[in-house]
Amino acid sequence: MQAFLNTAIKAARDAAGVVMRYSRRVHQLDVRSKSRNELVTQVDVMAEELIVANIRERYPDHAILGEEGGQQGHGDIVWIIDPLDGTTNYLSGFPMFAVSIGVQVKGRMEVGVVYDPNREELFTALRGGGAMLDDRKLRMDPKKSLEGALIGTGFPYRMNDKWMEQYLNQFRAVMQVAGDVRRPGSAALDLCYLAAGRLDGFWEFGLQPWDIAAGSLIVREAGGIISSITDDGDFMETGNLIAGPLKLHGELEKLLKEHL
Ligand code: 2AM
Ligand code: CA
Repeated sequence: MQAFLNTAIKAARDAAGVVMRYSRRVHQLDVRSKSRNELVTQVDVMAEELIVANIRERYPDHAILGEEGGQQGHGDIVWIIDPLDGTTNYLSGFPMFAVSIGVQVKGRMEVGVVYDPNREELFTALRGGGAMLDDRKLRMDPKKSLEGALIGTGFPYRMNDKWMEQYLNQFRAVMQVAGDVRRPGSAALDLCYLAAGRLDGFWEFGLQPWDIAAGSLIVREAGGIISSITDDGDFMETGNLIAGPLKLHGELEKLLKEHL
């Protein structure tokens, strides 16, 4: 698995190079112009192609699930990639976006890499080997409580507003108990911030596998719990996530489920 991790790190850094090379050009283009969206789409595609090339060079038989390329190939080993998580931020020059690469073997996450090119922070995890931020081991506090905590979230998208009413009620309930709430805009990075103790808990509806594959392993390896808010599958299937250290996860889960 260490070899997979090394490949994922190299691929993430390569993709981040493309992302950063275009970042100023993207948000300085005319706000109304359609070409901004097109440029971001091109950056997404180029960055993903670079990641895929890195994987294919060493592991031509592995399957790949990418935000841009979809599912390519089948087999026990699947690389799950988001070349640019936080595209809305990227488009606005709001420096909160990341490259996310996870490796799943027989349905289980084994390797996770999230790279933040703005702060040059590398979050990594190997299943059973712990989670790291650069060379620092990450450990969440299992005794942390929801009261006074800083909770991360993401808003339900308009295209997926079936949870909007429940979400707004949950939001009110969390605001009343927690210390404060943040909505940074990159689910992959939000999960890493949770693992690093910069957030104490997190919830969001409607996420995709590539948003959460790497980050979920990083949270778990830092000692956190992740589960689905809804009862229709595990969190990778539903994309509806509650995450946090043991005690806080239980408290947040209870509160959120009261408003489903
Ligand atoms: P993206 O930037 O790669 O699209 C923030 O709430 C998270 O939601 C981000 O990880 C973002 O990933 C994702 N996201 C953005 N637009 C979305 C949409 N229309 N539907 C679902 N998820 C989306
Ligand atoms: Ca994403």
